Amino acid sequence: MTFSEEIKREARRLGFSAVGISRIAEREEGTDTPLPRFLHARLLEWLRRGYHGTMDWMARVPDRRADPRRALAGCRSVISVGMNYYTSHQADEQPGHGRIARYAWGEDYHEVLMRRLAQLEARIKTLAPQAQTRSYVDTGPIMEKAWAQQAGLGWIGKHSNLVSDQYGSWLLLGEILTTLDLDPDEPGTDLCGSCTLCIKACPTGAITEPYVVDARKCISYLTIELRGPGAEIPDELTPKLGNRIFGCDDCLDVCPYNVNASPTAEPAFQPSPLTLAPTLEALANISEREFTATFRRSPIRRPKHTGFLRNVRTAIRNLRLSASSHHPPAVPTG
Ligand code: B12
Ligand code: SF4
Ligand code: SF4
Repeated sequence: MTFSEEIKREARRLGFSAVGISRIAEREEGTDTPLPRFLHARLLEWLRRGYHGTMDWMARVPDRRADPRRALAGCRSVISVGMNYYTSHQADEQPGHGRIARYAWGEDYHEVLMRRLAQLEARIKTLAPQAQTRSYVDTGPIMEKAWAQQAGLGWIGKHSNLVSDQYGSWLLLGEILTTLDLDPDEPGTDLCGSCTLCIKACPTGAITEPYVVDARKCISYLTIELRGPGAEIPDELTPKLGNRIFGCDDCLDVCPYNVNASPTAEPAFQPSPLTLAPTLEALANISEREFTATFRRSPIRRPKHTGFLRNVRTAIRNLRLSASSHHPPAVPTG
C-alpha cells in the first residue's frame, strides 16, 4: 500500500465519506499552476462586483485565499475530505414552524470535521515526521470546493457548491495542506450538463450566472452572515425568506444528484426536535442566555442572538402576511 493509499484508508476509518488528493507544482518549476491563477481571477472578479457584501474577511487576503502555498510554505499536496451530512428526516414545515438548513441540524460541522482532521494529521506525522501540515474546515482563507473538485471528490455545480455523484451536494468539506509529495487523484468532471434546476429554484435570483452566487441576495448570507448593529435584510427580499430562519437549501434540494443520497450514519449530524420543527413563537421570546446555552455547539450561534431573533421576526411577519393573503376579508354581497 502506498503512503497516499494509507492516508486515504485512515481518513475513511476516521469517518470521512470522501477523500482525495491534489498536487501543487512548486513555483521554481517555472510555470505557475493553473488552478491558483484561475481561482485568483475568479475571486477578484467576485469581489470587484461586491458579491461578498459585508463579509469583509473574504476580501482581506485574496492572494493567499487563491493559493495554498501562501498558507503553508512549501505546500505540495492538498488532502481534501468530505463528510456526508444528509439524514432521511424531513423538516416539519407546518405553519408556525421555521426552517433551518440541513447542515445546521446537528452539531457544528467545523468541530466534527476538525476533531478527525487533527487525528489524521497526527497519523501523517507518525508516518512522515518531516512533513509540515495544516488543516482547515472553513477556518482559514482557502477555496475548499475548488480543491475538493481537483482532488476528485466531485464537481462544482451551477449553484457553486461541490456535487458528488455518490453523496450529491450533502458533503461538508475540509482539507490538510502538506509539504509531502502525494499521488494525485483525477479531478472531478462537471456532470451538470444542460440542467439549470438550481438556478430556477433560487427564490431571490442569487445565482446570477452558472457557478456564480451574489451573496448579497442569498438567503444563507442574509440569515447567517448579515449581522451586527443595523444589519437589516433589504425590504424587497424579506418576503422571499418565507419561514427560513437559518440558511437555505433550495438550490440543493432540487438537484437530481441528491435524489439517491444515502443517509449518514454520523450521530453528530442527526437533528433534534428543535432544529427539525422550530416553533417561531417560542423562539421569538428566547433570551440571550437561553440562546447561547441552546446553540452552544451548533452553527446556529453564528448570527448571534440579535441576528437570529431578526430572522425569527421576519418569518413571523411572512407567516402573518401569507395567512392574510390566503384568507382575504369576506367581500360583502348583495
Ligand atoms: C463565503 C461562503 C459562503 C457565502 C457565499 C457563497 C459562495 N458561493 O461563494 C454564503 C454565505 C452565501 C454561503 C452560503 C452557503 N454555503 Co458557504 N461558504 C463560503 C466559504 C467560506 C467561501 C466560498 C468562497 O470562496 N466564495 C468566493 C467565490 C469567489 O467562490 P465560489 O463560490 O467558491 O465560486 C468560485 C469557484 O467555484 C470558481 N470555480 C472553481 N472551479 C470552477 C469551475 C467552473 C467551470 C467555473 C465556471 C467556476 C469555477 O469560480 C467561482 C466564482 O466565480 C466556503 C468555505 C471555504 N473556505 O471555501 C463555504 C462553503 C462553500 N459553504 C458551504 C455551504 C454548505 C453553504 C450553504 C449550502 C449553507 C446553507 N445551506 O445555507 C450555502 C449555499 C449557497 C450557495 N449556493 O453557494 C460549504 C459547501 C460544501 C459543498 N458541498 O460545496 C463550504 C465549502 C463550507 C464547508 N467547509 O463545507 N457560503
Ligand atoms: S442557498 Fe437559497 S438563496 Fe442562496 S443561492 Fe441557494 S437557493 Fe438561492
Ligand atoms: S441542479 Fe442541475 S445545474 Fe444545479 S448543480 Fe444540480 S445538476 Fe448542476
